[in-house]
Amino acid sequence: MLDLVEIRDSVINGARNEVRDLVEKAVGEGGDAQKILNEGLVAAINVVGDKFEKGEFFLPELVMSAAAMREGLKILRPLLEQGNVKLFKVAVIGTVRGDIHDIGKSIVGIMLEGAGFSVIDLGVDVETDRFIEAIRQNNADLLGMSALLTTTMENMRGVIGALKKAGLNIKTMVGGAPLTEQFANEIGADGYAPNAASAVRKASELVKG
Ligand code: B12
Repeated sequence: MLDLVEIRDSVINGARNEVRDLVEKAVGEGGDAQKILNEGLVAAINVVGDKFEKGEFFLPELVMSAAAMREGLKILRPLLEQGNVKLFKVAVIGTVRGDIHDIGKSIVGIMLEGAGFSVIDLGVDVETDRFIEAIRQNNADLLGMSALLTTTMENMRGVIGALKKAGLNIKTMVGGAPLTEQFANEIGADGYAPNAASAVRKASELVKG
């Protein structure tokens, strides 16, 4: 039987080997990758976030839990990508300058690939010029930017301005915990999504036609 509680607990405890073994076992037993991701890994990292906010967890615990989550993601990634093999639109994604949070951005990337996008993930702490270069090189259809800090989300505004200046006609989508639809509108982004599932819907909508 799919034991999501055990997976959740081992992410919360930062036990990366245990997470790897449990996720491998769950997948081996035919567990649904999407369910393991949402109800196991993502549910756990949300608990970790709450504990951090309440002062029950500190940075070392956060780092260990994040590493444990990534261990599980590594196993799920190929399964999440299998959903749809038709690669048609190109999405460049990255976490903006000054910000090294990459879990949410990576999940969005994996889900976009699963939905048939060809995804170029530039990683974290991405400078404006690198976004522009990658968009040009890959003739991208969509740019997805992530920020988890109130200080770094402002950097999205700069990227969108630079795209316009460079004359690049590309759809932009933004996300990350501190963002809102209102902020996205204010900085001139074409779309905002609060989670990976709605990010896929929004992305498909933006590049349609
Ligand atoms: C894990 C974590 C870390 C890890 C990151 C590891 C990694 N590889 O990513 C580590 C320990 C490194 C870290 C560091 C720091 N962190 Co931190 N971190 C978190 C934590 C607990 C969870 C973030 C996370 O991964 N959530 C899970 C994912 C799945 O959710 P998500 O990122 O929101 O993504 C979803 C959506 O937002 C959306 N989405 C995300 N990106 C995109 C992009 C697009 C295009 C779209 C459409 C959608 C989308 O879809 C995703 C999937 O559903 C949050 C607290 C929280 N609850 O958010 C704090 C938090 C973000 N961190 C915080 C802080 C302050 C820091 C540090 C400054 C701490 C310090 N003093 O050093 C540093 C910053 C370093 C830096 N320069 O970036 C604060 C930010 C406060 C603020 N308002 O600015 C938070 C909110 C904690 C808090 N309450 O204080 N952190």
